[in-house]
Amino acid sequence: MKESARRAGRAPELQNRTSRGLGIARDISGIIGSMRAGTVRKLHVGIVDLVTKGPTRALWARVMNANLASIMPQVIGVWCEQEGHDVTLVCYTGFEDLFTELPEHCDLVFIGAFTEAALTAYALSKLFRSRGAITVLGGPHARCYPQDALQYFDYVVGFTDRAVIRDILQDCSQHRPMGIYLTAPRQPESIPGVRERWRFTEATLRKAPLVKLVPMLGSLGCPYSCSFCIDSEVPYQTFDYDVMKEDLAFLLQKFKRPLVGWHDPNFGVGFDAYLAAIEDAVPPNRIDFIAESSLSLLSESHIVRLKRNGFKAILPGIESWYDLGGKSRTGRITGIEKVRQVSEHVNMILRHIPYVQTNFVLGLDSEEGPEPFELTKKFIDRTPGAFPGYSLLSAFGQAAPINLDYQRANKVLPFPFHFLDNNHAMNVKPRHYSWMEFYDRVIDLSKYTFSWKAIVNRLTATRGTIPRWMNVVRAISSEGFGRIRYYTDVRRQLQTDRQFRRYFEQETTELPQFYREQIRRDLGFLWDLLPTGAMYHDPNAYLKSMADAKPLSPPKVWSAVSPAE
Ligand code: B12
Ligand code: SF4
Repeated sequence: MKESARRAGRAPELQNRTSRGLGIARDISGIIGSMRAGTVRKLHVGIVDLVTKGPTRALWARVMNANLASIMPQVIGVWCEQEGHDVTLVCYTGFEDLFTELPEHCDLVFIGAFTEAALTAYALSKLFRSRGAITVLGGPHARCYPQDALQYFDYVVGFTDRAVIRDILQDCSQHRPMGIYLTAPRQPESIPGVRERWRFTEATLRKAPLVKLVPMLGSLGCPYSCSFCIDSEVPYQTFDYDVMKEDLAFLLQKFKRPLVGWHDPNFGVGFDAYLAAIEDAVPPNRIDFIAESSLSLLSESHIVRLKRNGFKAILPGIESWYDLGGKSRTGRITGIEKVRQVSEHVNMILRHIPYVQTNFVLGLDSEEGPEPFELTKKFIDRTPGAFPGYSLLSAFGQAAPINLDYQRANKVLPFPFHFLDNNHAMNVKPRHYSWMEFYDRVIDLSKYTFSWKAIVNRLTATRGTIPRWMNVVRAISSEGFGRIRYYTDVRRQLQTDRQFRRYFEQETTELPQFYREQIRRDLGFLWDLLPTGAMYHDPNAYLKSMADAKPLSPPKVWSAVSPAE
């Protein structure tokens, strides 16, 4: 009972909900009583892992979507079963018929969603509620926009551990019109590994016809503090290496040559201990690995060791030529000097690891004029083998403290969640660019990056058939050519449609038809289920909720592990 009270509804930024939080604690004590008396019924639990915004028939989605599956929905499946309930989990890749895949009657439905899939999640919640279920939202959208999501779910959860899930299973009651916010005080200390999750992982991977990427997680949080990042204030921690070792050994029995995608926010912090655990469990180069890491962790000796252990793709974040030097080990060096240094570093990585994607954020406040974009072009010339991944600066609700600054300065636009995927809309007004200039520069950079000359250069500078063709396919599909078309469309509307421009200039909040139509098209049958008002949200909800409260995240506690160790 004490445990539940500690957890229930206590997000300080949602203090207006605290009284309900206390209410749930009371309810739970009653339920715990009835459980002890043996009267709690077995629940039919549905879990939906949304890895896409809506129905699709695209070939790329068929091949890849199941490989984007999240770990937590599977973890929750295991926890619910351990609590004695029946579980049906569906990873929604855009091809499934959700009406038939989930049992006709579910008592409780968990939905995991990124913000880009929030509208889909809201529509599904309405559908399941209409069939009598209680609904719970978790995942990045719940962590970033709890204030909005509470209108559509009975529970919205932040950090999630087994105790939070147990509380929900035990309470499992309607909280409407406004739901209850629950969060664990910190990230979970342990989660079920691959072996325990296997029933769910296997069913999801059956949907992936060619590449089968097994998601794994060895650590959470990050010792760096990149201002825009959701983990900038989450302390670094590792999970039990023995579980990880068992899981890797288990995968070697399941596949001839397993492929593992690490979901660690920053792989390789505490490098030696982490790699030693992998080396203990896996003979050299028997599993292929993919990981996101920062350049500061990728010295040549580390890279050689990663190569020896089968790492085939690395995704380091460069982010900007003027900012965030810590994570790329460039310190205070900026501009062309940073380009030179980073380019040499990435070329070194490419000599050992076949596939490298370098991530950039476009539109940061530190950027001005043509130079940031021109420097990225120079980087492309000097580093032809790397695939550049661009994200438009996005302030995801309460993901990072810097979002408060953007909201205070009234710089956050209310683009519907559907477009908040780092590409389809930039919801922060750029500090030093007009919108038209910004889009001109983004289009110019994209055309340069995905010109035939750059595509051929990338092809010849890359080793290995799969990496080569991955780069070509990504360039000519929706990611390369598709985005050039899309940005060009947005730029044209900015020029020709006054109402469209007024939306960008924050003179109106009326959503332009261009965006409305896309949502309708993308949601397909879910459009009719969209709750009233779901397309609109308050872009300053985080700031408002902070008016007399403390931040949600616990203060950052630096781990004993030094990042570059
Ligand atoms: C690994 C990762 C990926 C992987 C795996 C994605 C996946 N399906 O899990 C890949 C590379 C595929 C990916 C893709 C994308 N990603 Co990504 N990704 C991450 C990363 C680096 C780590 C997230 C993670 O798994 N952490 C480990 C888990 C255990 O911790 P957690 O996320 O904090 O989850 C906790 C709670 O939220 C909760 N929880 C999580 N899921 C669920 C589900 C339920 C049902 C419940 C109840 C609870 C719950 O429990 C966890 C424990 O407390 C984060 C950045 C970061 N530093 O966190 C970005 C991040 C999550 N990604 C982001 C984005 C935008 C994307 C893309 C849209 C990028 C793009 N344009 O393609 C796609 C979307 C893919 C999709 N729809 O599935 C944003 C999300 C912002 C938002 N609000 O939506 C983040 C935060 C990065 C950022 N830009 O700030 N990503
Ligand atoms: S290094 Fe990566 S995970 Fe760590 S705070 Fe920066 S962006 Fe986030």
